[in-house]
Amino acid sequence: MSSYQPFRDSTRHLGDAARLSAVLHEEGYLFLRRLVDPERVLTVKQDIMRILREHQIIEDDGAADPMWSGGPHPTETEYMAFYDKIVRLDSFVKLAESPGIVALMEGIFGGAVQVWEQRLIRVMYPDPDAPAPIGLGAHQDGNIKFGYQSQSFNACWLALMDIDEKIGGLAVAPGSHLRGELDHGGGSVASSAKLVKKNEVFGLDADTLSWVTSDFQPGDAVIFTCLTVHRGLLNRSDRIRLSCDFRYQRAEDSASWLAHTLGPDVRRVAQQIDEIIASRALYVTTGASAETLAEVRRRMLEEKSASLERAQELAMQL
Ligand SMILES: O=C(O)CCC(=O)C(=O)O
Repeated sequence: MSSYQPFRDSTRHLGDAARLSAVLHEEGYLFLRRLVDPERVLTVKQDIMRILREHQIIEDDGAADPMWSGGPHPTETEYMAFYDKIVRLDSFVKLAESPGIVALMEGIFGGAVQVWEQRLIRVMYPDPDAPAPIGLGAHQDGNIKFGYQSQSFNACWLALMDIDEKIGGLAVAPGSHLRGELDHGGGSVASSAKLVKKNEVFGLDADTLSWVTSDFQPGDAVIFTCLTVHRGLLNRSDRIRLSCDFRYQRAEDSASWLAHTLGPDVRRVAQQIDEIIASRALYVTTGASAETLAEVRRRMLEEKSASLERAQELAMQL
């Protein structure tokens, strides 16, 4: 079992780009209280809760937080229906472009930045018995299996509500970015719960790393590099956790299609690829090993190709 130390808090250095860059370089992350105005975050939270109510994911109970009333988790169809709406919310889109985040990223990168369109919302239901939230354990976002193809990007993970230890926020392994790209072993991360085998967790062995975390208030942020190992923590509370993560890179650097595509659309393509990778037809026609299949999946994600023919071609080449 991992134990957690508190984050190093860099809030007092806000506005001092050189100092923040130095801490990011040293620790691989920055923890910043109220990086975004809590009022602005509250508006986004309310907009998201309205959508969750409209889709009957939460009850219309007048509570300030999205309470979990038990029962099954949303199906994939239900999830995609509200995910599609949330990522198009004007308040959510603008949140990724908050002046506080953009100015910070510009200071760190030393110039203009582009905000990825793949803005991720985390709607994390209580799932106390899961081995890791959404089957995703400790990982680096720059891991080749995610197919982003950008060598240098930073993430901003933002709390949209009060998040305590029970609700479970984000933990970071300080200094882990200095170890370069780590081999995440095993299969590729699947794109939907349906495809995650029970108790299967994608990622690094969390017990071999040391961890820092905190409780969070709306607007508190963790900035981390694409090589910093991090992981979401399990939700053992009575409510849904709402947080988001946005990604940023130098304006002049190129990035893959994934960076310029809305989260639900990326998920749809990844699901089509996962169906092909898991298909009997691919196995029977190529006899590809699990290792080859993982590489085929990565290449298809990179190319945005989702046909059985292309998978067969790649499997035979590898
Ligand atoms: O919020 C979470 O649970 C996970 C976040 C994460 O892994 C990420 O930002 O890449």
